[in-house]
Amino acid sequence: MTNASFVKADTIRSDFSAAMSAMYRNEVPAYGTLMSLVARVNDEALAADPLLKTRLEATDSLSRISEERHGAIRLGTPQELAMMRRVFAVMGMHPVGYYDLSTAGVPVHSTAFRPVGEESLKRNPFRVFTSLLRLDLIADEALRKEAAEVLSTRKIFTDEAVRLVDKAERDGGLDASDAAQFVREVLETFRWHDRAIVSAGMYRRLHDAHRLIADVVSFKGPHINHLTPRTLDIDKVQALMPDEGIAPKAIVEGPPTRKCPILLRQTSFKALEEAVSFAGEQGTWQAGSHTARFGEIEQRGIALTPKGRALYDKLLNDSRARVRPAADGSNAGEYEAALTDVFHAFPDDWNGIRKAGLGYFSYSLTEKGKAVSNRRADLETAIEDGVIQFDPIVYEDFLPVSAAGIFQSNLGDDAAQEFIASPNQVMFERDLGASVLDEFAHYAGIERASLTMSMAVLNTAAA
Ligand code: OOG
Ligand code: NI
Repeated sequence: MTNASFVKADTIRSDFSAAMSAMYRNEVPAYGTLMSLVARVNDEALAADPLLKTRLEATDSLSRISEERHGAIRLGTPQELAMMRRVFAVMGMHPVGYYDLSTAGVPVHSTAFRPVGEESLKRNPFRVFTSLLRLDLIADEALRKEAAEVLSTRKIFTDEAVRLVDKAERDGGLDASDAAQFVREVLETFRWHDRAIVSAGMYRRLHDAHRLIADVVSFKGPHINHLTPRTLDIDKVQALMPDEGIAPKAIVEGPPTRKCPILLRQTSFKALEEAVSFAGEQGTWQAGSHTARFGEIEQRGIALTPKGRALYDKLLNDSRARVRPAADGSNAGEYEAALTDVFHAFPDDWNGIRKAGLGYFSYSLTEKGKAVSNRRADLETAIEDGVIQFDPIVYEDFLPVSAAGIFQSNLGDDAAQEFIASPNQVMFERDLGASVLDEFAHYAGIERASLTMSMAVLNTAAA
């Protein structure tokens, strides 16, 4: 049952993302600096390219172009993950995709909670890359047990947040006052706590096992570790970061700069060292520091089919085999050149990408197509005759190699470690209490629906 007085899930997500942005800018001033830089570069990009401006006006809300697209958290237990799924569901965010980061030396596996329908994405695209720590990958059994014990005692959701989730599930939504309180209560889960819940000695041991374990286990909750606005010119923001006093990571992750952008490009400024205190003897606190929080930017392109993705993965591998990017940025230029060179093998015009079956497109009738009254044509002829047009479908998900690069550059340059690759989607979905949406099937469905609809209109016109 839904009630007319319930606040839309999309609205709650919008309010939540705005509240989180304000909190994070306050907690991490360098993030505020990045936001201003992104807004400025976006304004300049729009001023320099009226065509881009017109196109974005038609498809996006220009006033919100520089708002956050995603954030990330790292959870400690299956119970936390299962509850987080219910919390995000109230905001219309559902788990899409499974990412195994163990192959890249990070002991987590992840999903992205995100809005799924076109309308919801347009209203507010905010998503949260959510990782679950995999203690099963930690070799030291005693430490594993100790970490699990610490995690089992913490409570990351307020009682009110849990009560409001129960209520939303029971009643089918929240009214305005409950929704506002829900946003305030849930925000608490993402807040930074500078007082660790472990001693300095324990922190050190966790940190030595893997920096990420220390980040997850040592604190009261899963502090938001970065937020990510959208940029219209990622190369420019990357280049300008040092002028603003923020240190960019060595390279932009993902594909190279192209005429027709594919998938996702992202970069971040390096996580800051922050003062924290550790639990000492008899209620005392011991000063220390922790490095985890940063700011990121992203630029998105077309969603690729499995065939396109396989080609992308191969070309990325080939590039990295030629030049392995060093964490200190010393060979960033060489890496970029190798990437650009190797990716010449990936078609860089929309029709080429479409004809090769590499990307997903949304089909629609042109003005001419809408006026046509007697036509029975196949798709390619309809396109050639200018009655059907196609637009790239934007990739709304993440990339495991890129995510690993983002993790690593923010865990410190020594963070890479060898784990036995062990994707375990079955375990993840069991812990989540639901299965994740298959991203490829999802994009294929959008493409198919647009195609069926356009062809049906044409064929009806012909009948
Ligand atoms: C998540 C890193 C992954 C992205 O944009 O690929 C990510 C993390 O550091 O917790 O956010
Ligand atoms: Ni991110």
